[in-house]
Amino acid sequence: MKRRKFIQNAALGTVGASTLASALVACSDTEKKTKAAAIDTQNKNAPVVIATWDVKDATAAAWQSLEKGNSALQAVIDGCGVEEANADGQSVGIGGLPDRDGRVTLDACVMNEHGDYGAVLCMENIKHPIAVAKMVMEDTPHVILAGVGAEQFAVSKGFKRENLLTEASKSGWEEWKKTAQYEPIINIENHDTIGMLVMDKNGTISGGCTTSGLAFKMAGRVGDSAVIGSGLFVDNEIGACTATGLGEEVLKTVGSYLVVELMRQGKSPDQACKEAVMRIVNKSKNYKNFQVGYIALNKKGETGSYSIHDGFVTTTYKNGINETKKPEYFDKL
Ligand code: SD4
Repeated sequence: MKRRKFIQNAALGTVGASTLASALVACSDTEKKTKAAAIDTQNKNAPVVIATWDVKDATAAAWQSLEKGNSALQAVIDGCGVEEANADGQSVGIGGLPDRDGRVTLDACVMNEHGDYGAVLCMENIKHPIAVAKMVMEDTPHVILAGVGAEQFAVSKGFKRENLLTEASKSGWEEWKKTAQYEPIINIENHDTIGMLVMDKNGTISGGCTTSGLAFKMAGRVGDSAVIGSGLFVDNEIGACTATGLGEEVLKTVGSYLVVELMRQGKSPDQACKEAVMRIVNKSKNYKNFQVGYIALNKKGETGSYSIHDGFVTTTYKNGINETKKPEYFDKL
């Protein structure tokens, strides 16, 4: 009797468990559908590409990459790669202005929708640091490779060593050496680092940032651009941010992470960028002498930006339109 009851109970238990299991499956299916619906309605603005400075060729390349069905991360690599390969641009990739010893050293990083991060710091002779950063993220047990190690890794991955110091950048450096006054000029020596944020049509966000850093910097100097949380931060649940300008100030305030956390608290991308800029302005008596600009993208596909001074521009590719905009800025005097 006892045994029968036990078997009955066990059978009931099994039925109960399987009913519960199917209820749970149904429930998680409904949850998945609700989530998918939420993503669809949330992302009526997707896809979207936003980048620092006037880089329409780069945003167009990222957009085309998305159109081919590539991931948001690949679109970042393709977009930033256009400017890195442009020898006339003097701030990223080939043609970048050198350090005070005449060496072009590059910093770049990427983050994907899973929060994975990869970076190269102070790397010479390889014109596509952003693509190398992606490989550091995907193909090594590490997140940052610096200097000679980064270069050797790039070569092992098939990248070609080349001289990145163009005639124009060399003569700029020689001119600078005549006075050798290190005074970064707002929007000029700080100009044209590409930070790019991409949301694909499913609302998935990735980002990247690539630079030759400050012109005529000290040898070995690394700025914010390749440092997670400073030059770039992506949280696919919330949004992403990237920075341009005087990296030392962005690093000290962990700027991009701050912007994403402010969006998490409900701020719009514009408001979050403004608050992060104000954090710098309020801490630094010297803000009149340097520029910092942020761009941000939230999970709804809304974009925003803010800078300390006039002169900063952003490029957005959205709804098939590729355009530059002048963001609001603090120092209107
Ligand atoms: C750096 N943030 O190395 C970079 C420079 C930059 O546009 O953004 N230039 O500090």
